Amino acid sequence: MDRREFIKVSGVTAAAATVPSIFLSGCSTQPNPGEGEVTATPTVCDICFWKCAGHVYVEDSVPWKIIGNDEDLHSNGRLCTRGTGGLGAYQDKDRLKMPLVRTVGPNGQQIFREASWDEALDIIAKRMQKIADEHGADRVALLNHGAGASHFKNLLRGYGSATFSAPSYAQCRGPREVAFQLTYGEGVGSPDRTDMEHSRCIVLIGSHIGENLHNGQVQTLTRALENGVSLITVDPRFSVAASKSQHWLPIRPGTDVALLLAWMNVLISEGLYDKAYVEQYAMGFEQLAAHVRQFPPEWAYLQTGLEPELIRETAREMAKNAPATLVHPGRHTTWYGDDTQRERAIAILNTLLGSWGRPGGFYIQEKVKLPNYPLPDYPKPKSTFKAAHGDDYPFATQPVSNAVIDASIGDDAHYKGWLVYGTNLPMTIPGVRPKLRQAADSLDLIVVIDTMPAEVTGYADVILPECTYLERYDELRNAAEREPSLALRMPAFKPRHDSKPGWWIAKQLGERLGLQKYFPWNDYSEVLDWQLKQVGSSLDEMQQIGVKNFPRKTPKYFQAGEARRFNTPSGKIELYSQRLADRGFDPLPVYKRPPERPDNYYHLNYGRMPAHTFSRTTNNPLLFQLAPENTLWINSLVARQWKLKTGDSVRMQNQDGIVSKSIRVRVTERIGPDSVFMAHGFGHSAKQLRLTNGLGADDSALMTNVLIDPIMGATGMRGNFVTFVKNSEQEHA
Ligand code: MGD
Ligand code: SF4
Repeated sequence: MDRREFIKVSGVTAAAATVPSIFLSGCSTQPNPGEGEVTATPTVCDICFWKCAGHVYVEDSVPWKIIGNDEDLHSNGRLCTRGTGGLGAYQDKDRLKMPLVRTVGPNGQQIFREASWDEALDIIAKRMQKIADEHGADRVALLNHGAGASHFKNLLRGYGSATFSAPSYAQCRGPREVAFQLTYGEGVGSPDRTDMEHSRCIVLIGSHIGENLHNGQVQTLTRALENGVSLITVDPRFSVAASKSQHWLPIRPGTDVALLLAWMNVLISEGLYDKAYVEQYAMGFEQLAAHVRQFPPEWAYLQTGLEPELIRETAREMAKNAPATLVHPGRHTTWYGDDTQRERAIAILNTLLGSWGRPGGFYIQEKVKLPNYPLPDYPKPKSTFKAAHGDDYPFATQPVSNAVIDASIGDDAHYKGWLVYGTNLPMTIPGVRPKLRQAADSLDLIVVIDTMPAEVTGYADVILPECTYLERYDELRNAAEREPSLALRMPAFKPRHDSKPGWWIAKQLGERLGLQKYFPWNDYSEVLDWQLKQVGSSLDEMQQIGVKNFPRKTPKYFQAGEARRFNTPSGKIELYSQRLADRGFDPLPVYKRPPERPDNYYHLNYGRMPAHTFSRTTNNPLLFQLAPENTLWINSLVARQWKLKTGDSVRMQNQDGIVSKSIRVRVTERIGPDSVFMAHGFGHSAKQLRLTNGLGADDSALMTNVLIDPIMGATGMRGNFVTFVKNSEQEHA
């Protein structure tokens, strides 16, 4: 087979198509809650990456509910809407059921056929061995998202590769992490080290906490609101957070750096910044002061549309409450291609307020010192991910997914094989679809390990069905956070169909590749038990309690007057970055005008909705009931101009002529007349996702103008504009 055609999993051979699905829940045998025998099994939620701990309740072998673990300080015993809907992932009728292998069908077309695990794993191992022999093991990359990827990282490390690329970097948090590392010598981390519970003033810049449901964070924001925090929300849209705010700043899209510079100008020119903190901990203040002198609120007004007096008033409000003022760094930070610089501006503003390391600002994280299971040393890979980047993106600390994909195209491409674990690339990386097809033509091997027949499976040679997080062990949750803790994910159910846990799949491949020494156990539970015993616990204990909290060994905040050395070249907080200057970048954040909006076009604004996480949950039968499709928010002026009303179906066309799927209109004053807004994750084209297919539109399909951050390679997604397609044109599309 020379060229790899994109195949929808619905193109499996007849035998697979007729396999009946087993749908366990909601069946009539379920007793009334409380009447049967109930078991509670610890879990760590995998519906998003906040990793809340809970218990799965099963009554007389029938799945009942998932609720939070009261001992979990990370979630305070409460799961969000999506977490409680986790059973839907297990119950989904459309799950992948058995390994599938690409083959040529009777009419010469490419199709998937069912295969046994042995056959599928043999094919993969054979091709991986061939790649290692002919090109080197470093030429296989892992594209991954989620805790279960750790098993495949172990496999690839043993094999000789270290390219592990997650979209949570170049499509999400990367610019923030790099900016904070450049400024403070360390990143924000996940969960974000924001101490909102103790804040007296919180500034949200394009961060829609509440719609973006990171459970623990929503809870601390709620507590802060109960305590009377002064909330300032900067967003072109009247978000839920904006509705709870003292100040809503409906900024012109893409002009946030201008506002941040003007706020710094006010703090410095009015002498409102934390002089003692800056003097003790920071370097580069003189350069910063000279730089921001040029950017008074009157200048920012012309860029942002925000009244100078409002800019001054909010800057004074921040200063009044400092250091318990948090300028939140956001999470999905890949906007306009100058994202590292915008995040640097946020980091610097927090220094002026003295909030880094202070109560109500950013706390110091701590995690449990959990030893790794003893394994032999891994071989040194012949190349690192830098081979994919060349001289680009000098400050990237991880492989940038889009660069890895670029480096997989063509006969002389660096990468020859991919393992894709838990990431739906076509809907995740903007503008990637044509490149995925080219990469699929070039690569010698594509393996997709997924629970669902998501769009990405169409590019695979072999599809491996992983069981869901409710049916498997994974590594312990040991995130650096407010209080150190460990949490256990373990199987609440046997894997359905012929799905298998990731650890088992990785071990089987390891054994076929002669790498069994990296998997010297029979069952992953042995690894967990060994690790837990090193810190005074055991698997037995964790199976009872699910979460174990440990006392902190270090202070949560800087101590008054404490001398500190930061992990930067100067040992100080670097307001002025010599490292950026040395590589030809602006050492202090500079405002760049966002792309101009063409007439009759609108900024394509997008974000989250509380019932869903990206594209992974829209087919979940429980969450589907809550939110079956996304809607397109448009302002009433725009609605009038285009003769649209709530409930109408429209298609959008972007600046490059790409036409979207139909989406229903929601007319609202909560978005300005220059933008439209939609939730990400809908508009699936995979027919085998039978609930969600055909409902709503996909924002990523419209993101053909990708603004790459030259500092670290993130894909800015907000430089896209859409207009509406009239009926006749819609038919044509
Ligand atoms: P999903 O689209 O949810 O998220 O990007 P992704 O991580 O790719 O795809 C997750 C895939 O994992 C699905 O195919 C799902 O079936 C599979 N999966 C779910 N559970 C399991 C499991 O237990 N095991 C395995 N093996 N697979 C599983 C997220 C990324 O997207 C991020 S972090 C952000 S912040 C960006 N957001 C964003 C956006 O808002 N708009 C647009 N247009 N693009 C975006 N891309 C980024
Ligand atoms: Fe699960 Fe919600 Fe926690 Fe995410 S925030 S891990 S979806 S409970």
